[in-house]
Amino acid sequence: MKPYLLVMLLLILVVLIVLIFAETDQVSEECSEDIYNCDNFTTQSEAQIVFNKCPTDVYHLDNNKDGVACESLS
Ligand SMILES: [Ca+2]
Repeated sequence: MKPYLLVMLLLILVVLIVLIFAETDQVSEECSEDIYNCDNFTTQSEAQIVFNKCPTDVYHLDNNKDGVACESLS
């Protein structure tokens, strides 16, 4: 194997690792901060989509814990 090929492969590997970590960071950040309230949505289904992404309900969209986010919007 030629040396420059090895360098190219290493670069590709590094880029892939960075991309994987960036993706993971984004997901964990999304569900770790209380950045939404029911006021941020115009329909219940919009709120439900966001709630479904973070079922731990970090945004407190489902205060009565019935699995339905922001009943007040429906
Ligand atoms: Ca609810």
